[in-house]
Formats: sequence, structure tokens, C-alpha cells
Amino acid sequence: MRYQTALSFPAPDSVVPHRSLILDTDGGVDDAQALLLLIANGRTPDAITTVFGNVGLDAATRNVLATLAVAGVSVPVHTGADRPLIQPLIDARHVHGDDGLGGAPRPATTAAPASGDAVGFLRRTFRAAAARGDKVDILMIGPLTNLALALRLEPSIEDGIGTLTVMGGTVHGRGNVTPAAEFNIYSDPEAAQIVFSAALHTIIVPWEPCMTHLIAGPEVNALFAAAPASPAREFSQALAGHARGGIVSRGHPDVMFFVDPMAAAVAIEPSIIRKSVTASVQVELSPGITRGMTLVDPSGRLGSPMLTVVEEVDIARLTAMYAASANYVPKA
Ligand SMILES: [Ca+2]
Repeated sequence: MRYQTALSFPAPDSVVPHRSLILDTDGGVDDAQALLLLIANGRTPDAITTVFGNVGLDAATRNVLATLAVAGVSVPVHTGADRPLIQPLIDARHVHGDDGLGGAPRPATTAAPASGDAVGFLRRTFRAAAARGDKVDILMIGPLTNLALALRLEPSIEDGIGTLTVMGGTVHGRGNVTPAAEFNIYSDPEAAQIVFSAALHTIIVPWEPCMTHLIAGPEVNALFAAAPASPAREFSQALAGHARGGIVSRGHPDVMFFVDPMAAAVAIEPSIIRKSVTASVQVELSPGITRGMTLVDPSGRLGSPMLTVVEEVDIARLTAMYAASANYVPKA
């Protein structure tokens, strides 16, 4: 097995052509924000796979197709797993609203999914990349079920997978859905364990830094006030409004946390990472209060591949990348 022990960052964008990028998403509010950030910053995913998570699979797929329609871009969307590998389904509609987009205004028409076989699509794509000596990047911002299934069915696709960027888990053991576990991992711990055990170049954006990289509500207002009026602005502003409203309703100040958009920014511009730890990461699978917890081991004693766990990014650059999505005007 090839273990990744250090990150080598790509040269500036103008020099090296981008690798193809797949986005795997569970269709929540910050997933839509992440997709808009990718599009607005010139890295529209080449394909999208959907998964259950923040909402059910069908709603997640609808939300992705709606976001693409608002942004005026056409990307093939493959629907994937509708449930975890083993455990019962949980969701986060209490955070993302019943529709998963916090009631953001939807476009009148959307495209149809390209297929109902995300796992087959991932296998074919990575297999083909490996065969031509290439790699395809993947950004995962929901439960890791689709990639886990693909890796289990066809382990050799590891050779065609470029950088895997994951929003999920914790670095210091402070979760959100439980005191120990973060939602994306807790939603399918067995899947996460399979993915984190694979010999891949993996960057994890865990929960705790998502709580220290934020933008104040009035700054969000200023961004949108400066953006040209369009259905895209209205949609994006509604997503931000829902995210902020949820935070305020829990008794916190008016801020918006960068969660999935932070992982998206890291995926397309890893040079924004300011602080990270290189560590084995394994997932607690036992029943009980620590199920779904990510154990982060910089010593390497766990013996599994060393991953990069992000602790801090360039907040000014992250904010600028989000601002680009606030200012994004779909091409006619
Ligand atoms: Ca998500």
C-alpha cells in the first residue's frame, strides 16, 4: 500500500490544468453554497453524485439539480446511496429545513439526473482514469457511503483517485450530532472507516475548524448588497439567511459558518491551508456514546494511511471565494 505522508501542493492555477473533479453531496443548505462556490471560482464539478444525509436521497438530488439550474450550468448528476451501509437512516432536516434548502426560491425547471447509479459511475470514472495514468479528484460533503461502496466493490480504483477532500469528523473529538461525533461520519461510520483506511491522498476538513471560520451577518449583508440583482443572488442570499437564522435561533450571535464551502475552497485551492496535522484517522464503530467519533493519531501507531487533517485556513481568501459566489452572475 502507498501511504501518503506529506502534501505536495499543485502549482498555480495558470500553469497546471485542473484535474477533473467529482462532487459527492447530500444536498443541504451549505452543500448548495459549496456548489455555488465551486462554480463561481471556475471549478464547476465535471460530475456530481448524490447521497442521503442532510435530507433523503431524492430531496438531495432535487436540491443539487435546483442549484445547477439557478447557476445556469449543466453537470451530470448521478444518484447514489439512499441509506447507510449497516445502521438505520438519520437526517438533519431540523437544520436544513424540510426541503433541505431552507426554503430558498427554486427555479421553474431543472434537468433530470443522468443516472441512478452513482457507485457504478465512480467505479467507471476512476477505473478509466487509472487506465490512462490519470487521476480524478473528489470532494465529499456528505456521508461517505458512495465511495465506500465503490472501493469495496473495486479496490483497484484507488489508483485513479486524485485528491479526496472530505468535510467530516473531528480533530479534537468535539462533535456536533453527538458530543463525540460529527454528522457526516455519524450518518455512516462504517463507510467512513472504509474510506479513511484506503491508500488515498486525503484531506479532511473536520468540524471544529468549521466553527472558527465564519463571517459576521452584517458582512454577509454587505456582500449581497454589492452583488447584482439576479435569481442567483436571491437563491444564494436565502441560503445564507437560513444558515444565519438557524444559528441565531440557537442563541448565538448573527454569523454564518463556512462548513461545506470551506471544504470546497480547500479542494480547489489547497494552498489556503494554514495549519494541519498529518495523522491516521480511524472511526469508532462500537455502539455507545463514542460511535462515529474520529480517532486522530499523528503518531501513526494505528498503522492506517496518514491523512491531512485541516485545522486552519486563510480566512480572507476563503471569504473572497465565498464573495465570488455572492457576486456570481449566471451566463445567459
Ligand atoms: Ca453536506
